[in-house]
Amino acid sequence: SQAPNSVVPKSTGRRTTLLAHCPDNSHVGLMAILYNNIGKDLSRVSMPAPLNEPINLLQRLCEELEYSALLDTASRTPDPYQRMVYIAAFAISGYSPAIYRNRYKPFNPVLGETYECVREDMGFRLISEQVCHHPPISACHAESDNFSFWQDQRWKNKFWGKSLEIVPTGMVNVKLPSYGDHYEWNKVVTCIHNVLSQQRYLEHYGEVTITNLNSNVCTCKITFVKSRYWGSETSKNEVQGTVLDQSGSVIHRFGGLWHEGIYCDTLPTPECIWKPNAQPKDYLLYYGFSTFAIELNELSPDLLPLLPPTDSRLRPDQRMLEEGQVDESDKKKDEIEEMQRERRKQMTKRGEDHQPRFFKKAKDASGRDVWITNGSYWKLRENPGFANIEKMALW
Ligand code: PIF
Repeated sequence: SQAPNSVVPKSTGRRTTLLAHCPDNSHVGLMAILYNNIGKDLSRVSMPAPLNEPINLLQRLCEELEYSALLDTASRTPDPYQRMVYIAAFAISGYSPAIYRNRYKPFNPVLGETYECVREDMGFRLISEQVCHHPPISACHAESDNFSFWQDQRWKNKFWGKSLEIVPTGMVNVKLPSYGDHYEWNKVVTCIHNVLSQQRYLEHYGEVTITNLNSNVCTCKITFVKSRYWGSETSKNEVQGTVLDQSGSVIHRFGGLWHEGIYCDTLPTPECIWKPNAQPKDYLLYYGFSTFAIELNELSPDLLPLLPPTDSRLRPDQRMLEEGQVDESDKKKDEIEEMQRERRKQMTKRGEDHQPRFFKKAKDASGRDVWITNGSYWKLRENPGFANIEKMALW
């Protein structure tokens, strides 16, 4: 017998669970780590493996495409204001996994680490690469018949004693070839509340502005509302947004909760424009991952010969953690970090700078430095194939 709300997922032939449960990390002395490093940039502090989930920041960028169907819908929506509503829903949907992800942090990829994700069923393929180590910068690029999606994200941490703010910089970009649109928007702050206790939870707050660089017909403003100290439970995780025309008049209004769904009652038929997929069975035992997240680090036999050795799926400490070998993972993480330090030392000696393989530095329309794809990944994968390329061993 099934619970009334349970959804039997369509079979994709992908794995539906992980091999091992997530470890109990309540003994990890995060307090000592944070207090010993007060005033220090936390991205320069090595964290123990059991604090991690077996997904890294490159894969997290891909996770933002879990609801890429919203971009497909936008690409088929002739009305530009309505189209913007779907783009906004997509921008919000990427924040939803945070509701279940309060106990672990993603792996920090090593410099030059890459990740690819081919989703024929969803119609896109993505690549990402760690292009800078300090500060950590991850770049990605995805393409499909209906859209392209790219961003480069760097993070800053601000530790306030009880909470830790993750402040991202870098813009998200989406192009819809069917209408010649190029949308661009910023990200909001994610705050880890009660960072030192098991009552840890995540909150997003701030304003997102979406503009279309190829048309000034409309813009969109989204507010992730900061919960007040005396706020009731129900005021948590609220988002509100408006689509404005050139004169600043509101054409559409939408809102809801970023973990539950977004409604728009100004559309021709008022509708729920997005709600998250049902979580898989026993998700709390598996890092709070969604089905899509479980699939991110899957290494299928047919994929193995096609991947470059820099792909995150081949990173041993992350795989060990996923398989429940926590102590081994922790030891391996140290070794991998040490190898990276050694490579860095050698490069400095030679007076060289690291050059990312698949992304190049460019200026965006506003003159900001950005990392964009150099277009070589899928070509090299096909010919001569990564097995035939001389490459850099990362671990
Ligand atoms: C190591 O990364 P960690 C450090 O960067 C270390 O300095 C470096 O040595 P080096 C190692 O090579 C690295 O492996 C530290 C830091 C990394 C992020 C962004 O993996 C976090 O050990 C985004 O981690 C978090 O972590 C989003 O930065 C959460 O990965 C929603 O700052 C942090 C994490 C903050 C702790 C949060 C804990 C909450 C559970 O000698 O080369 O410098």
